[in-house]
Amino acid sequence: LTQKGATVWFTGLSASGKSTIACALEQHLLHLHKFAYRLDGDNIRFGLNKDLGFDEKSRNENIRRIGEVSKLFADASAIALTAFISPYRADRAVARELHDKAGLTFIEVFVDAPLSVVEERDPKGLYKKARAGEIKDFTGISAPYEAPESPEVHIKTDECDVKEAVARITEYLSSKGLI
Ligand code: GGZ
Repeated sequence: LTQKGATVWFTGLSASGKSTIACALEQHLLHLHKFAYRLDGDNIRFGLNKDLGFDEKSRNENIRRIGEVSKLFADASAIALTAFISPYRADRAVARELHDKAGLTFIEVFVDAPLSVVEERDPKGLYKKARAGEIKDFTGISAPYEAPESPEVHIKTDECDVKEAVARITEYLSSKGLI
C-alpha cells in the first residue's frame, strides 16, 4: 500500500452523531479506494471490551484499549475511525501520544451537540432512563463529558449535516496528504 495510516478519533455525547458521521466517512473513503476501518461499540464493546462497564475506571480502560487497537490499524496503513464517547481528556491524550510516538497521525474530531439537543433526540430512550435514575453514570447527566480544547476538526451537528461533516474531515485528511 502506498497509503499512509492515521486515526480519526471521534468524541462526543451519546446521540451526538459520531457513528453516523464515522459510517458515512468510512463509505466515502472506501469509494475513494482507501483502506478505512471503523471501530465502534458494536465491534469493540461486544467483543474485546465486553468485560467493561461505564464507571470511570472501565471507560479509562475501554479508551486505552481502543487507542492501542486504532494505532495498530493505523500502523497497518489503514485509516482507523473510532466512534466512542471518550469523555475524559486525559484518556484521549494518551491515545494521541501513542500515535505521536509511533509517527502516526491522530485527528481528533469533536462531534459537538448541546445536551439539550441530544436529549431531545434520545433515539434509544437512554437519556430519559438516566434522568429517571435507571441508568447510573450516564454521560452528560450523571457522569462528566470533558470537551476537547483544540480538536483538529470541530463539527457542530445542529448546524452541519452529515454530508458537510464528511466533506470537512475529508478536506482535513487531504490537507495532511493522507488521501
Ligand atoms: C453513556 C452509555 C451508558 C452510560 C450505555 N453512559 O448512544 P449509544 O448508547 O449507542 O452509545 C452509548 C454507548 C457509549 O459507549 P462508549 O464505549 O462510547 O463510551 S465511553 O467512550 O465513555 O467508554 C450508549 C451506551 O453505550 N451507554 N450506558 N452510562 N453511554
